[in-house]
Amino acid sequence: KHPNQQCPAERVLRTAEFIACKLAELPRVAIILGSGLGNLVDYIEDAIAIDYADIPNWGQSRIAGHSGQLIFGWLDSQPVIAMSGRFHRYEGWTTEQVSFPVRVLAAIGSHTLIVSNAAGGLNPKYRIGDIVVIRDHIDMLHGHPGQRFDYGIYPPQTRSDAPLRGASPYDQALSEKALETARLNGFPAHSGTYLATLGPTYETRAEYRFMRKIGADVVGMSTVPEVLQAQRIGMRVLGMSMVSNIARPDAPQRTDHADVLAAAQIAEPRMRAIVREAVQRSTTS
Ligand code: 6GU
Repeated sequence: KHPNQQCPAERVLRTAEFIACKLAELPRVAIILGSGLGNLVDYIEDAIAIDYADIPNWGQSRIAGHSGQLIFGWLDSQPVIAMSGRFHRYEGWTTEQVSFPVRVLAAIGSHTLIVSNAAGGLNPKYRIGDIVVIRDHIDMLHGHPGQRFDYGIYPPQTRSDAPLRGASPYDQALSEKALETARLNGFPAHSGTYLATLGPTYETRAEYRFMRKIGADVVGMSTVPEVLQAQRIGMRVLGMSMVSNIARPDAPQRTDHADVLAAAQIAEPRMRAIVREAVQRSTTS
């Protein structure tokens, strides 16, 4: 049978088995490394890498600088697994393909998901390199919120096991711990709302004004599909953005890859401190 004709759960289990067989221990925490957190893999001890290309049913990352590997190893003696390279809707992957890895990571035993991304700062208080702990999100990947035709493989969320309407998928205790870590380490971190667009283009000044008005603090092109999937299967989620550029009507500017790397230089040690704390926290409570 062609993989795409298997039932989705069957594909998840097949992939989870392939990965789990290569691991010394099953990680309780999974991390999706966005731009800005990629260097975290250098701090994972006794790391083993599995190329996306070798994993059955897995997509292959097409973006330069996204290596496309699963990294398993230890962070302060806790087993973790990290996705280096993620899938974006604007690359042409479906929502199901973008969120498939989350189902696999949950199937191998991860109960906590830490997601990171680089985003544009809409909130005028934010500076490049600041960390934003995601409190909630606005999903505009499909147009306006509610226009979610490509979540069609999931049943309508009216069942008793569906997430609460209006509930944030982001774990409050983990988020508070992240903000506390920032305070203790003396670096700026905000609690904010992430708005996801399809991309791949940035926005106009009028669009930034609109996004700010509807309550968004940062804007990016990822994260939401994975987080919704994690929420659906009951994982604890910690989401973080690093402000890679300013997205404001009064500050028209170009952003190039060098700017994003410079922001990442500032944000990476900050994100690393938060991740280490969250890993400790989610394995002790
Ligand atoms: Cl300004 N907009 C969007 N949609 N995504 C971004 C961004 C802006 N900056 C980083 N990612």
